[in-house]
Amino acid sequence: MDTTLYYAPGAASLLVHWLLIELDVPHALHLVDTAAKAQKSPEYLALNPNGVVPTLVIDGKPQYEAAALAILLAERYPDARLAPAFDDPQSAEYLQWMFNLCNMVQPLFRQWWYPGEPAGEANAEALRAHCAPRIEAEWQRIDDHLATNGPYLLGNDISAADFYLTMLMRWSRNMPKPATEWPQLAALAQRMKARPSFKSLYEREGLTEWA
Ligand SMILES: N[C@@H](CCC(=O)N[C@@H](CS)C(=O)NCC(=O)O)C(=O)O
Repeated sequence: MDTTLYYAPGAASLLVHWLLIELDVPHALHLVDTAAKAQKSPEYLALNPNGVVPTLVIDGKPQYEAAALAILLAERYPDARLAPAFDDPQSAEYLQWMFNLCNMVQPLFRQWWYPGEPAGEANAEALRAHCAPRIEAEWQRIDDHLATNGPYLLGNDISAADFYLTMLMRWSRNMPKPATEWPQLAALAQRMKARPSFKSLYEREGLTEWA
């Protein structure tokens, strides 16, 4: 499969990049200069009309949405066992977590980083003040789950959902109360960061924070 990832360091593309490395999928990288708004250029919008990263071009066909791409990659490389098979009883729980992170947690970060979008620039500070406790409530909920059902989201088996959760945790690193202040989340973050693929990811994206 001929694969190119359009990415920006540390952005939602990180999940896809990390999985490409973890799964040992040959791929090319295309840096999208988000500071220069390259994601809004006509060339990029032709690949991803949402004007955001990531986009993964697979055999000439552009695909987007980080969570969908994570599900796709985990499915296409079943030997790595990052997703339960469709007839595995854990499959329902896996999909639930992927969609839960995608619908309940990731959108709060969009609000945190782009408060003007839902509330208008004049209300950005008020929105952020309201948003932080909502993100913290999500960490509490997931930490409670891990305390009784961990150490990974699906129990003893790591899955793509843990990679996704780790990216979201990373995004909270400079917030008033980062995810790693919750003990189970901190332990999961440590375990995920110890993977060799995480080190490669950091080298390739030139990341240093939250190493
Ligand atoms: N739902 C999309 C959201 C992606 C997203 O919000 N990407 C951000 C970076 S984390 C982005 O490209 N921001 C630039 C912009 O919105 O112009 C996904 O998960 O792929």
